[in-house]
Amino acid sequence: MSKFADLIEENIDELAALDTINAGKLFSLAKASEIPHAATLLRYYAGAADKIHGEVLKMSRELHAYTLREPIGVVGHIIPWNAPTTVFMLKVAPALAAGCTMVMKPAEQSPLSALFYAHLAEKAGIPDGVINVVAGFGPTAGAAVSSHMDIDMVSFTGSTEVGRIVMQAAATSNLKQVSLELGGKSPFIIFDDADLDTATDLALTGVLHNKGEICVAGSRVYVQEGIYEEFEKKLVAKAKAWSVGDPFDPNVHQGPQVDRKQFEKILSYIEHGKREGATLLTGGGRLGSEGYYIQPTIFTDVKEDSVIMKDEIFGPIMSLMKFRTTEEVIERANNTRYGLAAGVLTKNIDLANTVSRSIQAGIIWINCYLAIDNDCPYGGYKMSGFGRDLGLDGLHKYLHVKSVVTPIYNSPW
Ligand code: TXE
Repeated sequence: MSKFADLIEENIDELAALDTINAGKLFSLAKASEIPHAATLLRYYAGAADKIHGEVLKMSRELHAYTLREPIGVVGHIIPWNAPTTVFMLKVAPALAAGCTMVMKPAEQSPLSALFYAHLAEKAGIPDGVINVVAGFGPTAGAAVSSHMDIDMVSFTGSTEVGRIVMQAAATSNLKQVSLELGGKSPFIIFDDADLDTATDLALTGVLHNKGEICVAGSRVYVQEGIYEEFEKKLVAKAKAWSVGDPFDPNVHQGPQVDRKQFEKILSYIEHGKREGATLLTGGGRLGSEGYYIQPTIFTDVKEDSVIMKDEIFGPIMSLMKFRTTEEVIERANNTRYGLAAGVLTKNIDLANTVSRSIQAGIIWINCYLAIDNDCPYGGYKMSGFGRDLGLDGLHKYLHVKSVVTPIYNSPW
């Protein structure tokens, strides 16, 4: 695994270019962060590989018992296109450390880096048959993985809709274990005492990072009334200065959406917002007439039950709302079928603790956003799925717990 990580570092430029070509990712960001991060993921889980152990149990009778952790077997990974490298590695590295073999089905939009990773794995000495990358479409290749009788677990990241199909296929085939990381509609709550410059920067990157194609996008921003007017002014000015264009240009903040389908889906949500009476503060359409570029778009006066507040858009679109009290904002933040992430900005520790314990989401960022780390489990509540990637939880899901029990001496049990 360490050798595999070294080879990734030797091929950063090529890997970053593949993700940029496939997914419209910023080359500079892929090169500086996502590809090197894949190498750190391998090293993190390589370090954990020889620390997998069970426990000796204190039994209530004259029995000696302990648990073993054993690899779950063959894992099927089905992954999306928005983070082809990161999601590939946050599935593959822990499954390898757990001692599993795997079939990886990358998204049809972005298979290139996955194929290159398979080549690097082979060069690193990972035996044939351990990491099998099978490129293909969802209803054929993906469905073959989720319904296969010889696959023991499916670890899926993608839409809630397809997550449901994958779970059904698992249930009707061999009852394989399922782990689902699905969509989100994450709230970002900013209290009156937050620093305006930091708050506007975090809110903006929280939704525009990777052109909004991130499952933890902070797409519902709630700002307390005392700072709302000033916040809105600053935020809109920053959004207007956000540059959209060629993802290979190091000065660009945002590249094109992944494909025509996603581009059209986002534009149709923008039209929904306009039709439903939300006020458009900036953006509101495509940029230029070529390529799948979309203007950073901010709506306000968005009704809580409107489509753009309910659905995951997966694009550079923010709903910006004013709130008055803590109780009110907690209720509004939880008023979603999703529960992936949330952000809270305040210097008041009591408030931060109250909000973070009250929000139904798998990860809460206090005074930061998108602070994703190898050590930190990542996954959803509610319809954002279940099971965790990253951290030791992301390793343990690829392991069975086996209990071994034996009488002590010849004691009656
Ligand atoms: O995802 P799909 P799509 C959300 C986001 C986006 C929407 C649609 O809102 O706009 O989903 O994106 C495979 N059996 N997210 O349609 O279809 C598919 O080949 C087995 C959020 O591109 O869920 C791909 O490898 N597999 C999300 C993977 O599922 C099937 C990231 C994801 O594709 C399948 C992506 C089937 N029947 C989209 N059909 C996140 N949580 O980050 C498709 N697939």
